[in-house]
Amino acid sequence: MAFHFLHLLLSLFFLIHLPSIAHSKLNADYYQKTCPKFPQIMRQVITAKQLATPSTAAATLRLFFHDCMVGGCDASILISSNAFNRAEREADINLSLPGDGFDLVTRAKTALELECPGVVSCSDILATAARDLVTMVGGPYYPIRLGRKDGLVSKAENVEGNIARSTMPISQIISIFASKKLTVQEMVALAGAHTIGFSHCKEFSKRIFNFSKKSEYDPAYYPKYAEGLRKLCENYTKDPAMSAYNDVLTPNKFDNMYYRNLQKGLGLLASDNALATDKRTRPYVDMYAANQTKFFQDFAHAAEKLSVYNVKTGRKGEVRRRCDAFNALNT
Ligand code: HEM
Ligand SMILES: *[C@@H]1O[C@H](CO)[C@@H](O)[C@H](O)[C@H]1NC(C)=O
Ligand SMILES: *[C@@H]1O[C@H](CO)[C@@H](O)[C@H](O)[C@H]1NC(C)=O
Ligand SMILES: *[C@@H]1O[C@H](CO)[C@@H](O)[C@H](O)[C@H]1NC(C)=O
Ligand SMILES: CC(=O)N[C@H]1CO[C@H](CO)[C@@H](O)[C@@H]1O
Repeated sequence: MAFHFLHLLLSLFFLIHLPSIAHSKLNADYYQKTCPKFPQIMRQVITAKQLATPSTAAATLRLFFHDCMVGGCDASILISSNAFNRAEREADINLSLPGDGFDLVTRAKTALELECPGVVSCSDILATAARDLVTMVGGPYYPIRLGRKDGLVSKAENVEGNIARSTMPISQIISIFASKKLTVQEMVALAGAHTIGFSHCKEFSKRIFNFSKKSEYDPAYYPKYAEGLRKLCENYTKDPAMSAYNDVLTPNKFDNMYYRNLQKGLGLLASDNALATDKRTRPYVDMYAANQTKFFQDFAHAAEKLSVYNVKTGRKGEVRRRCDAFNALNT
């Protein structure tokens, strides 16, 4: 009797506190009974896709980052626009979120729906895929707690101000991360994601063409690197797909070369370079450049923290049947 009373009290306590502790309801074994093959199916789909298309890792990691920064990790980024709604991903067309990330999630969702229909959320798929891929290309492993529900809102106008642009001053980038409870150190660690992937020429064209009266390119660049970028991007206005590796030395490997590059004028974006010059961020750049173990530890912690940012549980969300549409529009 006393036990039941205590139990009831505890349940009430948790019910009342649900919104603030939503992410504590997540756990690593969430699908153990309902979809025991979840980890294997994910690994299988991801390995096949990454082998066939090596740009998938960076594409998916960036997609996950953009999903979480706008309203939390709730797969809102995956929703397609329709006549009634201009979805979040439309705003990011300018930032050219790459198709391989979307494609990977669709493949995983299709495979999982065959095995355990209506069980695994798109937001759990995206968070898990980003982690698996980081590990697969040489980065650290970190636990992903599961049980996110997919969000019910996705609007293009919610993006502005939540995603940092490479031309923003560091103060503004710091405050965007701070608004998600991410510290300066966590920001610098997460930015180490630029150890893989590409940026389109237009993202750094101002640094390489007509930079100033005195110099054609930003003198912060290592000169040979700037010359190489000018050549690579010479036709970028005609061919907007032209892009450069974010990490010129080890472009496909998740390592701490990004930070070592920054110290040598090999940072591609203005924001990359600023991390190495601003006195608030530079100490962390130097630390991660010197110690990859420390970078991996801090990246893992920050990515795990990001992965539970503002997650929806219970009736705040749903398990979508298709990742690109809300269930209500899909019945
Ligand atoms: C600190 C502020 C950040 C800024 C200003 C920034 C900006 C950018 C820009 C402009 C691009 C190139 C996009 C394109 O041309 O297609 C890019 C690529 C990328 N970003 Fe960031 N980013 C930031 C932080 C992050 C973080 C925290 C992550 C992940 C944890 C991340 C992951 C990536 C990845 C993986 C790519 C390569 C995408 C690909 O190859 O498909 N970025 N970023
Ligand atoms: C730089 O700017 C000048 C004057 O605006 C222009 O004539 C020139 O073509 C520009 N050069 C490049 C490489 O864009
Ligand atoms: C730019 O276009 C010119 C003329 O079509 C071509 O010769 C050159 O190879 C192109 N450069 C790059 C980097 O694609
Ligand atoms: C690198 O970081 C790890 C983890 O924090 C630490 O244990 C180790 O002592 C550091 N190595 C050096 C050379 O500072
Ligand atoms: C949010 C944003 O920058 N939107 C721009 C995307 O690109 C189109 C076309 O270049 C612009 O008209 C938008 O303002």
